[in-house]
Amino acid sequence: MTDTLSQAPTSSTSARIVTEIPGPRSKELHERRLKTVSAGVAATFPVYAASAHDAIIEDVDGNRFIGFTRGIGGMAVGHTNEAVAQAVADQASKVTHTLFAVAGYEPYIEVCELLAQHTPGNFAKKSVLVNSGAEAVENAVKIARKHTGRTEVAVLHHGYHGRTNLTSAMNYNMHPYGTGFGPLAGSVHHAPNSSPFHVGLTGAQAAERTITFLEKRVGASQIACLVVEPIQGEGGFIVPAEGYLPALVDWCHANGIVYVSDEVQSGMARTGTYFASEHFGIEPDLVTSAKGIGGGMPIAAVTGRAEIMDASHPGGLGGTFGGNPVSSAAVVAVFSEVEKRGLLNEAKRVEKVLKPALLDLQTKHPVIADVRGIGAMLAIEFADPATGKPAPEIAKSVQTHALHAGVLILTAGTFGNVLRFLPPVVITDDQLREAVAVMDDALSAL
Ligand code: PLZ
Repeated sequence: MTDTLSQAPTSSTSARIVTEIPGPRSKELHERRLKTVSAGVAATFPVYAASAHDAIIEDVDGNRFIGFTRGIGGMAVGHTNEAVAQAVADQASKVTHTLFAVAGYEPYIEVCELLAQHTPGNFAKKSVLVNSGAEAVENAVKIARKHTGRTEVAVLHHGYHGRTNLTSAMNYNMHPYGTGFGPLAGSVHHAPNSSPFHVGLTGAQAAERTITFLEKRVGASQIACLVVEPIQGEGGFIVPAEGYLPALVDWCHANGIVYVSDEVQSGMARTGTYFASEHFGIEPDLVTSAKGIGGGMPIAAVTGRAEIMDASHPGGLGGTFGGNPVSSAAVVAVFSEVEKRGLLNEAKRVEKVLKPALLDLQTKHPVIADVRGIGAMLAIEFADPATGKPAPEIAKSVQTHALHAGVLILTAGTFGNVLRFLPPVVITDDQLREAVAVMDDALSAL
C-alpha cells in the first residue's frame, strides 16, 4: 500500500506514528494558533488534522490516529463519508443559502420529515432547524415556556447542555463553563440524577428523589420543562437505572411539564437505535439533535409534538443559517447511509466487540472501577481500588499514552476520571482491538 499525505487514509488502516508527537508541522501550527486564537478555546490534543476517513485521522505530519472522539460524536457515519461529501458538493453548486424563513427549499423540509419519522413516538411531529446543539436546547426551552406559559427549567446533576448563557446555567459543572462569565440565566434548577454505579438507588427510588427535590424546591406547577440526556455524555456516559426515565416522563405528563430529551450526543445511530430514548421505552415531548445528524456539517434540530412545536408565533423561532441547504443535504445523506449500510447494527457490533474487551481489561486492571454504556457509546471509569476515590490522573495518563501510540480518546465525567469510546460506528473490529491493546499497555505501564 502506498502511503502519501495527499491520499485520504482508508477505513482499514491502523495507527501509524512517524514523528515525535506533536510533529514539527503541528508544532508550527500551534505556535501560529497561540498568536491568533483565543486562549478560551481549549486544545485537547497537540496535533492538527490534515485528512480523515471513517475512524482514521491523519495529522499534518503524516501520523495516523484511530479516533474514538468522533468530534465528540459529530461523525455518525465516519469521517468524509463519500455519500455525505457528494451530497454537500451537489448542494453547494445548486443553492447554498436563502434563509429558510425568507425563501424555502426542499432539503429543510426533507430533514424535518426524516426527524419526524425517526425520533421516538408515534404522533404528529414538527421540527425547527438551527446551527448547534446549544442552540437546539435554547429553542427547546423557549418552545416549552411558550407552550406552558411557565418560566422554570429543570435539569439533572452531571448534565451538559452547551456554552451559551442559558445552557451554561443548565450545565452541572460551573467550571469551566460558567466561571467568570456570569450573570448566567436564572430560573434553572438542578435536581439529583440516577447513576447506578455511584449511588445504588433503583430507578424508582432515584426518580422519587428527583421528583421530591423538584416538587419541594421549585413546585411542579412552575416548571415549563425537564431537560434530560438519556445517557449523560460529558457527565461520563451515565446510563440511568431501569425505570428512572419512564417515571420522570410520567411525572412530567401528570403535571403539564414538557419532557425534553437532549440527544445531541446520544442520538443518531450512536447506541444501536436512532435515538437513545428508545432503549428506555420513553417517548419524549421534544428531542434535541445535532452532531451526528449532520455527518460533520453544522446543523441541529428540535423535534417534537406538533401542538407543542406550534406554540410559537411566526417569527419567534429561526435564524440566518439554521437548517441551511448544504447542511440539510448532508443530513438527508446521513439518514440514507444509516439505512443503506445498516449502521444501527454496526453500533451494536461495536458494543459486542468492545464491551467484553473492556470488561477483560477491568479484570486485569482493578483501577477500572466501572465499564458502562450502550452501542458505540461506551466508557471506563477509574477509581482508586483501595479508597474508591475518582482517579482522574489515571485517565489523563492513559489518554496521553494512547495519543503517543496513535489512539485519540477523550476524558469525561464530573471528576475527569472517565475515558469515553465514541468511535464512528464504521470503525473496524481490528481497529477496536488495536485500541484496547493500547489501553492495556498504558495501564500496565502505570
Ligand atoms: N447537549 C448532550 O453533549 C455538546 C461539547 C464539547 P454544541 N457536547 C460536546 C465542548 O467542549 O464544547 C452537547 C451535548 C449535549 C448539548 C451540547 C451542545 O452542543 O453543538 O456543542 O453546541
